[in-house]
Amino acid sequence: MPGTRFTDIRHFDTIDSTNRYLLEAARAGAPEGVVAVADHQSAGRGRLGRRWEAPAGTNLLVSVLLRPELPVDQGHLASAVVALAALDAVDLELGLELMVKWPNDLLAADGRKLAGVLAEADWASAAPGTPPAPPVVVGIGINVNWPDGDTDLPDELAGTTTSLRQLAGRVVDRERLLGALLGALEPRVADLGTVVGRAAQADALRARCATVGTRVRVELPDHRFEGVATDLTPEGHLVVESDGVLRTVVAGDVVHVRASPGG
Ligand code: BT5
Repeated sequence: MPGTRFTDIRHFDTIDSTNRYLLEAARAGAPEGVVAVADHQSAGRGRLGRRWEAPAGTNLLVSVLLRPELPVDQGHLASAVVALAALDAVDLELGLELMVKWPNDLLAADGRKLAGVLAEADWASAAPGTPPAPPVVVGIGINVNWPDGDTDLPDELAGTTTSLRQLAGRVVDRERLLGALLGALEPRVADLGTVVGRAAQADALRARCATVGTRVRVELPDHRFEGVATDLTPEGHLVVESDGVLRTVVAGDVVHVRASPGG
């Protein structure tokens, strides 16, 4: 993408995972800004060992390598800027307003999941000791032309998943969307290098986070609880008020109890 740091764009017909590929490239010394994009992933990854599904040639499956000058406790901003750039791109190309569901999903207005973000840090090449944060590969899968209706979907995704094609009522050009995403990503990544810029990106995330203000069920490995999400901390953690107590959720799955059918 001219005028950005994303000029080395590596296209694959089929690959196991664009995140896996770029993590390996990062370990071999690849510079910031390398992009991997695939028509098909044979082992697309979600969080916590889950799978990311997309039939060949339908959706945008892309990862970027970032080497941000970030304090280690603000590492989440690397994935936030990719999510926000995807919102920008969808708004620019299609005039559709999406929201972010904490920690890493993009939702349509009806609460269905349209995209997921997976950030994986290359801790092996992190500087020993203290900050800055290590290099990070941020991957995003955006449902562009698949599904084209619930009949397209496996049972476990039916009713909770949508695509740009469904929302826009037409086939959407994946290359144009990628160009728009990388264009929008450039100034947001530049912001990661300054205190003021990081605050601006954290504010932008809070403003587009559908989870804040919503009643949620928080699912942790050993227990679950319900409450109202009241804020995001500067570290990107979710603050939930439950029975009059404020609890900070660092990692976990969150279900939007009323606001979204997708949860
Ligand atoms: C995510 O994980 O949402 C992160 C997905 C990141 C995928 C990109 S594609 C490019 C790059 N390379 C990779 O290998 N990965 C990244 P998580 O929150 O764990 O959600 C995964 C869950 O979402 C699955 O267990 C399914 O229930 C559901 N799911 C799978 N495919 C989906 C799809 N296409 N649309 C909506 N939901 C899906």
